[in-house]
Order: sequence, then C-alpha cells, then structure tokens
Amino acid sequence: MEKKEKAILVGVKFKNDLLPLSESLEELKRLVYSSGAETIAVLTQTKERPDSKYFIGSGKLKELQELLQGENADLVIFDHELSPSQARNLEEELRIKIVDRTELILDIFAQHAHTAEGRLQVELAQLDFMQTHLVGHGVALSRLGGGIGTRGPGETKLETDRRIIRKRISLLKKEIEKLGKKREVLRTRRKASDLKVAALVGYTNSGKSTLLNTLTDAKVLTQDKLFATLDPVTRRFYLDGKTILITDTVGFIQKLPHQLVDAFKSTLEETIEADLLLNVVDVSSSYAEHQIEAVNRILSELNVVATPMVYVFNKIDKESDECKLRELAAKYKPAVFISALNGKGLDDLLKIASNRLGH
Ligand SMILES: Nc1nc2c(ncn2[C@@H]2O[C@H](COP(=O)(O)OP(=O)(O)OP(=O)(O)O)[C@@H](O)[C@H]2O)c(=O)[nH]1
Ligand SMILES: [Mg+2]
Repeated sequence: MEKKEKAILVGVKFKNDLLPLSESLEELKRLVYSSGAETIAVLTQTKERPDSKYFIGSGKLKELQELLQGENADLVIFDHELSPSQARNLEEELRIKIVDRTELILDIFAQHAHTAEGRLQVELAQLDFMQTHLVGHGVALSRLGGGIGTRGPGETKLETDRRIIRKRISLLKKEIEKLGKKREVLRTRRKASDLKVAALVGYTNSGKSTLLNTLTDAKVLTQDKLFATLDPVTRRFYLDGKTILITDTVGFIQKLPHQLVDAFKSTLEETIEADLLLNVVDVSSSYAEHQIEAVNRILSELNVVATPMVYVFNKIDKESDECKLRELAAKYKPAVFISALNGKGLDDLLKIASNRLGH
C-alpha cells in the first residue's frame, strides 16, 4: 500500500463565484479522499481576482508558509485551475508539490480507468494537461516521489519533451478513434435492430451504478467515492416484454476539466446517442439542485437537450424533508423518486421509462 499523502487545501472565494466556497471545498475534500490522500488543513480567502503570480495574495501565501512549517504536509491542493506559471511560482516559493483541481480529478480518473479505452482516454487527458504545463514544475522538485500528479497510464518519467508528447497524443487520438469506430458500428447495428437504449447520467456518486445493479444484476463496482465508474457498461433489460439496453457511464462534476470532456468524447457518445436519459440525482445531497444544474449544463454542451429525459431522484431512503422533495418534483419534470438501494419506487421508474420510450 502506498503511504497516504497529507494534503493542505486552499480555496478562494471570488466576487463572481456562483457556488458557495464551503460547498466547493466540501466537494474538494471528497475528491481528495477519493484520490486516496488525506486532508490535514484547509485555508480559505476572499479576493477580487486571482493574484497573477501566486493565485493567492501575499498575506495568505505567508500564512500557508507558516502552516507548512508546523504541519507535516506532502502537498498543497488548490480548488481552482492554476496557470502553469502560478503553479511553478508556488512550488518554488513553498518547496512543496502543488496540485490544482484539474490535476486532482485527472489523478482519480487515472486510478479508476480499467479498460484499454478508459486508460487511453485518461492518458490523453493527462498528456494534454502536461503539454500545457511543461513549465509548471520547477526543476527543484522532482515528481518521482509518487502520489497525486504522478500516477496513471501515461507516466513514464522523462516524457517531458514536447515533441514526444505531441507524437504520443496523436497516436492516442488515433487509437481512441479506432475504438470509437467500433462503438459506432455496434450502435448502427443496434439501431437497425430497433433496440432502444436508456442511458444513466448524472452527478458523480448519485447512484447510477447502484441503479444498474439493482435493475440488471450487473455487478458494477459501486463506491462512496467520486468517479467510481469511468468505463461504460451496458446491460439488457426486459421492459414490458421488450428488450432494452441500459448504459451506465462516467459521472459529471462542477468544473469538469475540459481535457476530460475532450478525451472522453467517444465514451460520452453512448449518452449522446441514447433514446432516453435517466438523470439520476442524489436527493439527499444539500446541493442537489446545484448538481442538477451542473449536469444539465454539461448535457447541453454535449448537445443532447432533445433526448427525452426523466429525473430520477435517488436515495429517498436518506431524505426525510418532504418539502424539499415536493419542490424538486414541481421544478424538475417528469420526475420519479426512488431508492436504488432498497428498490423503492422502481415500478414508477419503469412505468415512466416505458412510456417515454414509446412502448
Ligand atoms: N442510502 C442510499 N445510498 C445509495 C443509494 N444508491 C446509491 N447509494 C450509495 O451511493 C454511493 C454511490 O453509488 P454509485 O452507484 O457508485 O454512484 P455512481 O453514480 O455510479 O457514482 P460514480 O460512478 O462515481 O459516478 C454508494 O455508496 C452507494 O451505496 C440509495 O438509494 N440509497
Ligand atoms: Mg458508477
């Protein structure tokens, strides 16, 4: 077992931020936990705009320096996207590994990618990140120590040469395209056979895989960690005497790194091409509405707004606030309320799915 890395988190509230800082930081902590690291301290600040050199202001930088002297931290994680030069300046000033939110999410993806296609997609996203951050890590701090930012299929230590990276990226794109073509053939065949597809979409950790397992005995890994599923899984299901396919896929998150959206295009095609979207929401989260908005934003970026959709409010066994449930039902339609864990409400879900698929 790798030693658990100890992380200090830094979050800055800017004037125009839509999300409360506390919500974003709570999520960052869950991301840190999901990556296998441990949060030992959190530092926050309110600012007009990021400092161009260090992202945080000079006073906060000093505070962070002092904190680092007292704590036995392995790295500092920023809840933001740092520019390559900010990351480098911070590393040189603080003499510690600096990781930003994008890099952290990429690391979780790297740990959770298991199929050949998933690994290629993660490597592509990581190299894309690396390519723009080649100046990001000062020579003073070698990254050979392991941990966040060093794991993943693409990690061969001296690939810091732009030319090599560019070559590798173009190779990966070709490979991914080849696999994407295979998917396309399968989809075309499916369409010809008139098989309808329902795709499970939603925020990470909302219970998509649990629902697939309950419905089909799929045995997909479910975990109380973010981004447990990366590779799409499709299972047959009998609905009103007809076979349909249900696809479980990668979850979404606020501020999803664009490198991942780009690299996972072919995986996301499964969602784009579905006949019905089951938008699974963790109703017990205090941030359920923000999560719905984030998911819908990504769906509209993927151009799937025309696909019929059902809001599947999951985990009702954990939510007792009737008022909240009524408000959600009034705002997001059509909706069903279920517990993927204990099976409650599944009949309603199947009825509405069947109806929406035109059975
Ligand atoms: N109480 C309760 N917990 C649930 C329910 N459905 C899922 N969970 C739990 O929520 C956590 C996440 O479930 P997953 O099915 O892995 O979620 P997911 O949407 O597939 O998540 P990612 O693959 O990470 O995007 C697990 O710990 C599940 O046991 C439910 O109806 N009730
Ligand atoms: Mg899952």
